[in-house]
Amino acid sequence: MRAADVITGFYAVLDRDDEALARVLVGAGGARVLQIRLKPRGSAAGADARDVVRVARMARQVCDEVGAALVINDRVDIALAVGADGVHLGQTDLPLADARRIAGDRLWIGVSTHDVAQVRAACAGGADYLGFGPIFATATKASPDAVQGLDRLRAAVEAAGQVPIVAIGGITSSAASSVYETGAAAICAIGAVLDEADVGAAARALARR
Ligand code: TZP
Ligand code: MG
Repeated sequence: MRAADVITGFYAVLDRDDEALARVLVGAGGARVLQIRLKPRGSAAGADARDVVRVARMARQVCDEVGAALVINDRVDIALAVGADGVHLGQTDLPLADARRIAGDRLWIGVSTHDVAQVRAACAGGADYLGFGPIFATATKASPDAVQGLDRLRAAVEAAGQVPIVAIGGITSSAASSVYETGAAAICAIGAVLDEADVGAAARALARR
């Protein structure tokens, strides 16, 4: 599987140990990628490694049943240990070059970017896909970077060339079509999906139409 074939439409995040929720995200929700990111809302602190491993193994099974890809936030070691498809790194996590040295081609490496300079650096460094945001204001992330908006997202897509961009941060279904119009490959949303009574429908509302 190439990242560019899978990073399309709704990109799901699982933020808790909840198998039923994982199943809805990649089942009725239609997500083709599930990222494990066990951070409480508004917190930068991750869960203990053992808890991440346990949830990631559960999610690996769930994703395998439907052919979805699994990505682990922050931890290259855990991504390799559980046989994930990728790891997702922020600007203060393990540098891309070091992650590549460890993982080689066994993992896609996704990199969170918050301005066009970071987009160029991550692409030059060989990232397989990028997160870009926050596009709109978000309460989910601790100390979020400056809001980028749709015009900067368009500039990021242009700078990234063939590298797919996942737009993130405060995105709701009413904004989805304007986000895709910028050329972003995928949308990631946490609050607008996980806080809804019908998670599957909320996820589908963020898919590409
Ligand atoms: N990175 C940039 S914004 C964000 C992350 C992890 C949080 C996105 O959550 P929401 O609830 O969709 O704004
Ligand atoms: Mg991180």
